Amino acid sequence: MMRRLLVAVAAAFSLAALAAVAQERVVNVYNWSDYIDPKVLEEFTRETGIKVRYDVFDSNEVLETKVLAGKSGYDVIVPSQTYLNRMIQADVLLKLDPSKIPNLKHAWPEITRRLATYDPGNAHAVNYMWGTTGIGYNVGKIKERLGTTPIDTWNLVFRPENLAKFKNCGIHMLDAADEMIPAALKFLGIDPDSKKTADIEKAGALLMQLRGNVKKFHSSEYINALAGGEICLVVGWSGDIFQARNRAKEAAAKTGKPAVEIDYALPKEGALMWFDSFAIPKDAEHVEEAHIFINFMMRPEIAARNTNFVAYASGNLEAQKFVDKEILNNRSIYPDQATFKLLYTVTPYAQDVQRVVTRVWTRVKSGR
Ligand code: SPD
Repeated sequence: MMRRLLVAVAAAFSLAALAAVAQERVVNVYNWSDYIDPKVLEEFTRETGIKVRYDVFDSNEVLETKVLAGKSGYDVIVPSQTYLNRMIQADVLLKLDPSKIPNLKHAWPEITRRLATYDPGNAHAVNYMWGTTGIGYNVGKIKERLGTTPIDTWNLVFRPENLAKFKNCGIHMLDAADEMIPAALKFLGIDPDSKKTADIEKAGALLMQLRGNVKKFHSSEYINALAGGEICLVVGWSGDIFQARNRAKEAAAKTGKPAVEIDYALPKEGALMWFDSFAIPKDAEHVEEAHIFINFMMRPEIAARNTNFVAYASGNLEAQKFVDKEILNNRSIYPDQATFKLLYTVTPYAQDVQRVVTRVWTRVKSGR
C-alpha cells in the first residue's frame, strides 16, 4: 500500500516537473560584448517570465558564419548594417511582425531611414544602437609624446612615422577588415566605399606599413587594456572607449590612485557610422519570445538604461528623454549636424570583392 502511494506521488512530481519544463519560456540572444545593462535582462525575465540565454561576439564575421550555417540556436541577433543586408539577401532572416512590436513607434525616424538602405522597407530589423569608429587614447601618454598636436586626425594613425611614436605605450586596432580598410582609404583620399581591387590593395599596403607597431588586432580586449594603461592608442568603437574611461575612473575610485584619463576623437577627415540592429533568424525556435524581447528593448526607459550603461546612441528617439545629460550632450555619441557631416557609411562587399578584402586583411594581420 505504502509502496503504491510512493509510486503515485513520484509520478505526480515528475509530471509536474515535465509540465514546468514544457512551460518554460526562453529567448536565445546573441549580441555584441559589452553592449547591454545586465540588469535589464534580469528585469525582462522578472516581468515576462521568459528566461534569457545570452551569448556575445565581437565580430560580424563570427556572427555571419553561425547564422549562414543555419541552426545557430539564436532567436535574436544583432548584425551591423552591411552584414544585415547580406543576411537578408541570403534569405536567412525572418520578416518582423510589427503588430508584436508596438514600441516600434519610438524608433528614431532618421536612423530608421538610414537603416532602410540595408533593410529595404525596414522589414527585418530594428536599430538597437549606432556609433562610430575613431581613435581612443590615453590623454597623458599622447601628450607626453606629441605635446599639443591635435589627435583628431587619421594622420596620427596612418602615417607610419606618427604611429611609431606610440609603439612603446601600446597600440590596438579593431580586427575588422570592413572598417579598417575604409578608414585607410579615407586617409588616402580614396572613396572609403570603393570596391576596386586596386584601391583595396592600396589600403592593404598602407596597413602593412603600420602592422609592426600594432600590439594586437582585436575588437573587444581594448576596453580593459585602455582602462588599465596597457595600451595608449586604439582604433576602436566610440562607446567602448567611453566604457574604458568609466572603468578607469571606477578602478581609480577603488584604489585611491588618479584615474587614467581616456578620450575619444572623431578624425576630421571622416569616420565610419554604423548601425547594429535586432533581427530574428528564419530558423529561430522562439519567434514569439524574440518579438517580446525586441519590444521590451524598444521601451524608451529600457533603451535609455542600455545607452546610459554602454555609452552608445540608441536607435530609440523617445529614449533621449531618459538618457543621462552627459551622454546626450557628448557630440561623439549624439553628433550634432556639423559632426554628422564628418560621418560616412559603406555598402556590403559582393562575394568576389569580399574575397579580396579577406585576403588583404589576413596578410595585414599575419604579415605574410
Ligand atoms: N562593445 C560593443 C561594440 C559594438 C560595435 N558594433 C560595431 C559595429 C561595427 N560595424
